[in-house]
Formats: sequence, C-alpha cells, structure tokens
Amino acid sequence: MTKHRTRTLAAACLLLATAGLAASGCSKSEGDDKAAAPSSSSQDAAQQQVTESATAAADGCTLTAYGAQKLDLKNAVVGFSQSEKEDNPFRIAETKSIKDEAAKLGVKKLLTTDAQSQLPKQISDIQDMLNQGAQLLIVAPLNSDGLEPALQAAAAKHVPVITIDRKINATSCKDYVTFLGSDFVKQGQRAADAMIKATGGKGQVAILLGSSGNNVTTDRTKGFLDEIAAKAPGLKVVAQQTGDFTRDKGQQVMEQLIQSKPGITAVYAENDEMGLGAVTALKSAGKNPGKDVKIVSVDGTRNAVQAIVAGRYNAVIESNPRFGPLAFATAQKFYGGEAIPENVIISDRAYDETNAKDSVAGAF
Ligand code: GZL
Repeated sequence: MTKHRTRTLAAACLLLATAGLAASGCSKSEGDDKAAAPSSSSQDAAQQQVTESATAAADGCTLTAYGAQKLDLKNAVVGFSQSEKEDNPFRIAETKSIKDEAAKLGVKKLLTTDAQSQLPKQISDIQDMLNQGAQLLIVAPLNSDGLEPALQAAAAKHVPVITIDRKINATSCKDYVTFLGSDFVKQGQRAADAMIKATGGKGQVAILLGSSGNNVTTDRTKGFLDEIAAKAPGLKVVAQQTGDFTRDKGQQVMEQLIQSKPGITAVYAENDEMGLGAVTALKSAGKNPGKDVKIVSVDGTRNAVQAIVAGRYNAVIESNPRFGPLAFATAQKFYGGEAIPENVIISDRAYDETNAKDSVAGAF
C-alpha cells in the first residue's frame, strides 16, 4: 500500500476510533469475512469497519476547502434523505441506524425524508430540509446522476453533503464531502465465488438485476460477470433482467424465467429481496430452491440468512446498511478540521451453510 493510502487509511481509522467504532477493522483486508462471524450482540454487529479509503485530492476534503462553517452537532439541525421506501430491510436498517446515532449523540434535530424511489421527490425532499434549516445533509442517493438541483441548493447555503450507500457522479469536496459505502464490484466477485462453490462451476445462471441508473447495479453485475468469465466458463449466464430491487418484481421475473428458460440451475439476485421473491416463484413451480436451483444474493437480511439455515438458499454477501456511527463520526472529524477521504469503503461479511446458523444474529 502506498504511503499516501496508508495515511488516508490511518485518517479513516482515526475517524472510527473517535466515534468509538471498532478500529480493528481498519487493518481488515477486503477479503472474505465469513470466518469473522459477528459477535452475538447486535450493537457489535452494527459497527461498520473501514476497509480502505481512497482520496483523489492530496489529503482529502477539509472544512476550509469545502467552504463550510464549523458546527457543533449537538446544536445542529441535520437532514437525512432516504431514497427508497422502507419495505426493504436494507432501507429500514439504514434509516434506523441514522436515527439511533443521532439520538445517541444528542443531535438537536434530525429531519428525515423518504423519496419513495422517485428522483424528483428526493430533490424536493432535500430542498425542503434546507428550507427547514438543515445545516448538514446525509444523503442516500437514489441514482448516480440527476441530484444536481439539490446539491446546488445545498452549496448555495454552504451546507455540507455526506453521501452514503450509493456513489454519485459529482465533484468530491465541492458537491459532496465524501462517499461512505461498500465495494460493489467486490460484492459481485464474492457472489460469483459463492455461486461457483454452490454449483461446482457448471450450469445455467439467471441474474436478477437491481434498479437501473445507479452504480450498485452496474458494479455488482460487472464484478459477477468478470469473475464467472475468469473462473467458471462452465457457468452460462442465460438471462439478465431487472427485478428493481423488490421482492414482488423479483418473484414476477423469476416466474417468467422458469417458463422461458427451464434449464436454469442457479440464480444470482443483486439483492436479498429479489432472491427471496425468486425462492417463492421456484417453490410454486415445484422446484427445490437451494438444492436443484442454487440461490446467491447480496445484502445480509435476516430473512435471507435464515433461508440458508433452512436449506432454501446458498449464500449471501453482506452490504452493511448501518451507516449511522460512521456517518456521524465522519461529520465530527470534518467539523474538527480533519481531511476526509473521498471514498470510505466499509467491509462486508458473507454467509453460507458453514456459518449462517451461528451468525444470523448479525443480519438485519
Ligand atoms: C446498496 C443499496 C441497495 C441494496 C438494496 O448500498 O443501494 O439498494 O443492496 C437496495 O437492497 O435496494
């Protein structure tokens, strides 16, 4: 690792230590955390561990460089913009984590909005929170593009924006301070490795794609396809269709694929909700999910991990949504004058038949 990256990683580790988060994860490799089954306490499991941080600029983004003012979070109005409706455990856990950390820190006022998967609404949500006096914004972007009107409104009021969860195509340390989230390409690669293990590297796999227009879907697809091409030419991708990250759509698409592609022996769902929808469709068609049709997905929801325990599912790669501690720790360091890396990448666990029963408590 270069000296520079070591320094920014050290900055990220310090950031976590200040927030009382497990700094040990700073030295954690991005590798398979399967062996590190989460502790039984859900609070421990809630902690996110930084794997690496990358900064385009010399030493990250400072308050001065961003053009914002110091802020004491205890006397601050903070706005959180959620992107998708909270019928997905990922979204429920993400919003809860932000609310819980704000309460723990004693933030004077936390405004929260939910864009219900509508970009125009996320823009107006953010503008509304700015009009209500938000002095810091934490945003889970719906799409990688299109948020400019909201970012410009924040910039006009010198209100910093911390993005979590999905990466936006904008200028760091100008339109937003930093991105906190997972390495989604790596998630796709790890899902492919789990699929190769479950299928022996042979068969016909269908991919249930996430929603379009965001880096998560793009990267999870790229990571999976590249890994399969490199390691298992015997696994043929016979279908790629979006289930829009929802259980209902995942079930509908799987019902159609069972008819149109009867030779499918494996499903890679780009989130657990679509994977669980596929399980329902497969069972209704008289198939045996987890056995004659292998299922691998990404997120780490309790329902999916319990399906592994029940033998109806094969593997889940975590995409940890519990951004509260890290987001507020990052804000505290930012207001303390520290340089914040452009990207702060968290590590994600993995579940399969070897650890699901013992580590389901760490799922959300
Ligand atoms: C990942 C997040 C994805 C989840 C899905 O950070 O953006 O969106 O994996 C959710 O469950 O819909």
